[in-house]
Order: sequence, then C-alpha cells, then structure tokens
Amino acid sequence: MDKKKVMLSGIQPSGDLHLGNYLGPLRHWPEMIEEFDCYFFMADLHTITVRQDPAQLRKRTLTQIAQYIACGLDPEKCVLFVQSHVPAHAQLSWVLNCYTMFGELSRMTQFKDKSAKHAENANAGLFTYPVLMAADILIYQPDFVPVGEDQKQHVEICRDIAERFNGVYGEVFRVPEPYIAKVGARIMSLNAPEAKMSKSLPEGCVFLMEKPEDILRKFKRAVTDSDTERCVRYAPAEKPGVSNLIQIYAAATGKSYEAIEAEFEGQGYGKLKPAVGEAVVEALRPIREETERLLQDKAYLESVYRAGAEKASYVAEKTLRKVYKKVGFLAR
Ligand code: ATP
Ligand code: LTN
Repeated sequence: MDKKKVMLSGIQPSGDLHLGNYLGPLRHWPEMIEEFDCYFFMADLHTITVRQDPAQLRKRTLTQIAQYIACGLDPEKCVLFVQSHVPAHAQLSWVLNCYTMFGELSRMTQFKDKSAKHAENANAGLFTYPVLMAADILIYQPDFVPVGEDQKQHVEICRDIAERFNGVYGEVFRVPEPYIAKVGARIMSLNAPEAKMSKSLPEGCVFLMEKPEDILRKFKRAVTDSDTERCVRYAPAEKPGVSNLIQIYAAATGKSYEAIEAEFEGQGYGKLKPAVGEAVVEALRPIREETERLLQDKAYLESVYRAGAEKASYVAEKTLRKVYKKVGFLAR
C-alpha cells in the first residue's frame, strides 16, 4: 500500500485569527486531513521575534487550538500541537542555521518589512525566523506546505536549505512544495485594499471571533473603488476594493466570480458590501460558537495538545537523530 503523503502548516498565535488566515490557508486544511498525514501547530516560538504579553500569548495559543478544532481539524485525524512543546524544532533550527547564508536571509521580504517596522527591536530571531520555519517543516518530512501567498518565499528558502544539506550528506530531507490555494491566497484589507488583511491594520481586518454586528459594520465601511463604471466586476488591477470583496464572497460561499458578477449585474457597489458581510457572518458563526464551547472545556484542549506533542515528538526526534548522526555528533 502507498504511504499517505505528509502535509504540515502552522500559524503564529501572535494575534487573533482573522479572515485572511481563514480564507487563505486554514479553510483548506480540513479537506486535507482525509487524504494526507497532517501536522498543524501553533507557531508560538516564532511569535517572540516581536515582544508579546506573556498572559496574552498563552491565552491566544489555547484559543487558536480551539479555533483549529472548530474549523474542522479533528484531533483524532491529524496531529495538533504547540511548537514549543516539541524541542526538536529548536534543536534542528540550530543545525540548519549553520547551513543558511547571511545573504539569503537578508533578502527575505518579511525580514525587511518587520525589521523596519520594529526598528527598536530588530533582533537576531527576526533575522533567523525562516531557519526555524525550515526546521518546523523539514523535521516532519512533508510533501506539501499549505500557506498563504506571503509565506511562499519562506517555503522556497526552506527548499534551498534542504537541498544544500542533502547536497552534503545525501537524501536526508524531503524537499517540500508550497501549496497555495487560488481563491483567497491574498485577502486584502477592507479599508486599504492595496495592503494585505492583517491584524496590524485592525479596522480593515475581520477577526474570526468578532461579533456579527461589528463584522457587518466593517463590510459596510469597506473601501470600494472610485472608477466611473461602478459595476461589480473582478479586475484586481483596476478595482482592488471591489475585487477583494468579490474574492471574499467567492471564498465564503463557494460561488464563482462569473456567478457573482451575474448576481450583481446592474447594481452598484452598495448592494455588494452588505451581501458579502452577511455571507462572512454566516460562514464564521459556527466556528465562533464552537470555539466558545471548546474554550469552556480546558481539560479536553489540554488532552489534545498533550497527545499532539507526543505524536509530533516521535516523528521529529527520529529526523533529528538522523541529522545529528549525519553531521557527526556523538550519539548519547
Ligand atoms: P502579521 O500581521 O504579523 O503579518 P498575519 O496576520 O499576516 O501576521 P500570519 O501568522 O503571518 O498572519 O499568517 C498565518 C497564515 O495566514 C500564513 O499562511 C499566511 O500566508 C496566511 N495569511 C495571512 N494573512 C493573509 C491574507 N491577508 N490573505 C491570505 N492569507 C493570509
Ligand atoms: N511563518 C508562518 C508560520 C509558520 C509556518 C511554519 C507555516 C511557522 N512555521 C511552518 C508553515 C510551515 C506564518 O504564517 N507567519
């Protein structure tokens, strides 16, 4: 029998999960758990590259586990865990640091953006972040890494590091492919459609736990375009605001762009905004309710992440042992 392909991804619990995280990667993960061996984790080690409030970080990490489950990640069918519970990630990261070049890390877009934004705290962790991410990935030998468009560069550097290491020591790591969904790969901010939706722009960002009335308000205030045509048509270059709304509507309802254009034919942007708002509220309602329910049951969530860490460690330590042996560390 063929072995199942392996898939892995993570999100940082550095803020509340938002519609970009959901419609980009997260929504697609549950479809994958039937077909692949899946590992999903809370990337808490990554979050401290930017200062975090400790109590908030703990709370968000737990909430994120509940949200993963509420989005359809059945812990019986995939491995859900917290990154810091599996020390092998940090251990492999050190080794990979020594196979990663200063120059290639300097070229990472996210490093350039974040070190400019947090100039007072441009720490070494921010610089070596892609190496830890490469370790997260390579330690489970996955075939695919489903992420949003903005993470593609990090998956590419991971491939380069793996190939460099394999070039020296033989086929130690499987070289994974990024897996980026077509619709929803890059959800833009509702009030600044030239920027990606992100928790750092909260007014244009819809959070998964937000109240329906707040979500509707944000959509009603969404920036549309000042073109004269005023018709609902998907054309991201000319109409970034409207195209973003169409994209969100398509992702939330499963309708095609053509069907959406037909649905709003002859109507201005005014009808589109509340319709998208309603669709998003309905898509998020079951997730919010289930998350709230799960957060009442801390013992269950604890049992999920403990079992997850155990399963993940088993696989991760196996890869780490192989790597330590290859580089020449004396076995304990
Ligand atoms: P930050 O505000 O720090 O940049 P973020 O809100 O973009 O963070 P991340 O933790 O960096 O969130 O991203 C988690 C996952 O969600 C990644 O796979 C990323 O590609 C995806 N993602 C984030 N924002 C969007 C977006 N606007 N559209 C589609 N996917 C997104
Ligand atoms: N950098 C990612 C989070 C992340 C990740 C990973 C995603 C950390 N390690 C490994 C996929 C695979 C982000 O979403 N900001």
